[in-house]
Amino acid sequence: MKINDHYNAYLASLLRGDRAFCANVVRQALAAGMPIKTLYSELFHTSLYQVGQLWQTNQISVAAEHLATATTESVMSQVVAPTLFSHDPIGRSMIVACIANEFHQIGGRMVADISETKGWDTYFMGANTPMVDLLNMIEKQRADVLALSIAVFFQPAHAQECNRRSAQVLPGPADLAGGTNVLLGRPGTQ
Ligand code: B12
Repeated sequence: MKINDHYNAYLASLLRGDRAFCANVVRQALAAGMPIKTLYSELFHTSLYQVGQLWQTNQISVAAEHLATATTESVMSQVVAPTLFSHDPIGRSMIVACIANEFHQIGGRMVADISETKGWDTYFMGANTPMVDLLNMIEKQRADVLALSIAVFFQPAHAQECNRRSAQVLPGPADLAGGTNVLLGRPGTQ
């Protein structure tokens, strides 16, 4: 199955909030053996960036953007999530989080899901995690990696501070950062 053949119909359904149609496209892709990484990058990532573009240029409303986002999250939970947890563990763990005031959580969730299929134990914390609580969680879980997802322009300084402080509690120098706005700088860790 090629995503290109279904992309336009999927995007139109996403903007209408047609969860049944979107779920069906994703179900078919998984049944055809498409890796989750391909599904996420070629379908979910591409369509959400296009939604962002349409929203930024006033071609769709905020409501339509919210509907498309919620529809994507719903399909991830209903169709993709049940396939994530049957992989051989590699004995490594990762916390994936969005720092305080970062509400874009889908990119981080994708990182957690894909890592889970590679055998990582992942702790996905979702949006808007206060720094103190995140640092407590890092200390409690003794995770091998902290992955921060940063989408908005006002976040890098705060993320950098979180990165610096997490280095004091993480066992090894293993922070990752990604997202639309990545400017973090522990050398060699991106
Ligand atoms: C949906 C959405 C929202 C939703 C998010 C809801 C949710 N449940 O997540 C809501 C309505 C909350 C929202 C709010 C805002 N948003 Co918004 N939003 C989007 C939109 C349309 C899609 C985001 C998304 O899910 N993208 C898809 C994911 C898969 O992409 P991604 O996050 O980049 O992740 C990928 C990679 O970056 C990477 N990755 C991500 N994290 C990590 C981490 C690691 C460690 C690694 C290795 C890789 C990695 O892997 C992912 C898979 O490929 C984007 C458009 C866009 N271009 O993304 C705008 C966008 C991000 N938003 C934007 C803006 C401006 C805002 C607001 C400021 C708007 C406002 N005036 O209120 C607020 C800010 C809220 C806040 N404080 O966070 C701008 C950001 C511009 C900027 N760079 O600063 C964008 C780019 C839209 C635009 N074109 O202007 N938004």
